[in-house]
Amino acid sequence: MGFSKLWLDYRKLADTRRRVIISCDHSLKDSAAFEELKIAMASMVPEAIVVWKSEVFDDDSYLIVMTIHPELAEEEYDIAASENITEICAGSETGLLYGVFAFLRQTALSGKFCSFTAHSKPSQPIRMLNHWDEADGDIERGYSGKSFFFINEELEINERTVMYARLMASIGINGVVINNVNVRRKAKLLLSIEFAESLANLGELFARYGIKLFICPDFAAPKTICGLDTADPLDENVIEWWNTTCALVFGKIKNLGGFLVKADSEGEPGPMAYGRTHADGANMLARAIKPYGGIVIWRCFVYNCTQDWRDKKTDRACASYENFIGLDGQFDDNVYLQAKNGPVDFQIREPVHPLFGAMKNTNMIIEFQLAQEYTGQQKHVCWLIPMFKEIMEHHTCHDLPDDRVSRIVRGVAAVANTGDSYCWTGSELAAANLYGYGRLLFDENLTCDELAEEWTRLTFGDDEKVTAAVKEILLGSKQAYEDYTVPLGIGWMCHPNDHYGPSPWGYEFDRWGTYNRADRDAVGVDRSASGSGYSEQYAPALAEVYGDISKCPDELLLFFHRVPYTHRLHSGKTVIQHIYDTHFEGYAKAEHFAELWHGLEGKIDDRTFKNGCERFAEQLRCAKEWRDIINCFFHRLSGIDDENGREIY
Ligand code: GCW
Repeated sequence: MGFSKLWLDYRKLADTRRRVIISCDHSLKDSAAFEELKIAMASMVPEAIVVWKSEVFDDDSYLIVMTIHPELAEEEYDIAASENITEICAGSETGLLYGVFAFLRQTALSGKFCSFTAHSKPSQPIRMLNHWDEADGDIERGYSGKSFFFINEELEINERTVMYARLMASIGINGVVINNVNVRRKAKLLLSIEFAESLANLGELFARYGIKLFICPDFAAPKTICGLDTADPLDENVIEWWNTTCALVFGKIKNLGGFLVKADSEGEPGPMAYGRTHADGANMLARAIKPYGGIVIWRCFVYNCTQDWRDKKTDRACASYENFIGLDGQFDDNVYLQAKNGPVDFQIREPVHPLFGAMKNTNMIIEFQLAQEYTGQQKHVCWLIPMFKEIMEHHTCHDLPDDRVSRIVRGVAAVANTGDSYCWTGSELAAANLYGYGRLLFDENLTCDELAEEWTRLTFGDDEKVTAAVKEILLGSKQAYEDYTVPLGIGWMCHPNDHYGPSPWGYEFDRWGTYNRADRDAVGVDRSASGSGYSEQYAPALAEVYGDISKCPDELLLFFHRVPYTHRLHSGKTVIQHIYDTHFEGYAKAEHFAELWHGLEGKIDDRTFKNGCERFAEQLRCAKEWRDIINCFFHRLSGIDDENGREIY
């Protein structure tokens, strides 16, 4: 299957110059930065020839000067551009590549070579994508087709992989995990000799684009690969096996950044089976890869997934914190703990994970999910960037010089939303999530409006009507989705397993710890000090807000409290009226977005237009189900009518 160029589809500029001169040290002639300039100039100024250095510089030339300045940090760059000359300086080849992409972006947005200056270095040091690709080509929670990394159980490197690396570098991604955290079947052999060569090659390609390659190893590999009878991280043979294996693997795969591990979670192996702690497990691996500069990223998504719904004392929200807080300070310095953005699981609304700020002596990474598992599966438009931004800017209220999540974490990861579909993300509009994610990590000061504008114009060109419509859709989409789906932070009213579409009690009598406890009198989970105590996991100032019904923000009320339907929100509405209103409004917003899209016929290419039409049709069908089923569910339970007399079935 072919693939689009997404936001790197360089369009012709309003420029008639005949020569573009790239001036740089000889050693940079083979760099990705140089190559990208050549690719871009061939499309942007097609009449011009592109040459390396030149004595001739006249009115008919545009000059691009690239230099490496050791006093700049590796990923830092400076640009001084005018209508005739651009100078890009950076601390390394990767920094230059970032500078080149920034120059090209600005030029593409202006439609011509123009004057501007820029100085930038990434807000976040670690900017990762986690692919949940299986060796057999399936993608767990993938909504964009099959894997383009793994084809027929082999690792492929082809034109798409190169395009992928360019796209990721253009938004500043510097780490990519290529396989699923659930390590299954053939992926268990990733550390074996079978994959060494292809991993080395992929690593080399990634290195050219400033991206470190990561894999999820099988924690039980000493058993599965080597045939030992244990994977106990304190067992001498196990340690020895990891040390030897990592020496071989890192020796061969030069650009291997390290491992991402999901341990003792949802059936994955881990140290706890041997009576060891997460720190024992993580440190054992970290020591094996330390000599090669590797890091271990260890996930905090650990909870009991065989709960009894009758048991009201156990609260899944509490689990992650309970599992890790006692281990603060025990992890080696090349271990990073990766916690999801919220305590449960990528719902449309959750409070921020309580480990951020609480783990004072541990490297933390926050994990988002671009794959829209619970947010419409790339059939619904749901631009998640406003949510990511809000979470990154959230004040944890811990006693720290800067208590915001963005300053506490050492890096950010997101579950990727890509696959082998033509437009990479199944839905053309879902690519805006990928774009916005990378750009936001690189420059946290960008506003949602700027990010939406950039992506829209780089993707669709400069038609004002298109820009206005697409921006309006993106900027309003997340709130619309929240409105017509799950109210007030309660979460989980979706179909079990596939997580798509409404099923208010789909998860109610199950083992996953995901309950709404709705009955005829009340709805919500009491997680205050007198309930499960979850609110107490926050710093005192926040614990007080979340734990108190009168202070808890509306949008999280049912996450933290169990209240009657007549409870009045800060907004002045009762809970039940809020549910009805938001569901009618959310659906109306979705209808409006679909209309805006239909108005773009003939203004964007047919393939994209059709892709959007199909997806909006499904979004509307499904949003209507959400609206009617959720409203009906609460109407039947509460027996309270809508104040406005709208139809509730
Ligand atoms: O959200 C859940 C998903 C699982 C996933 C798990 C995780 C990779 O439903 O499919 O497994 O989270 O994050 O580990």
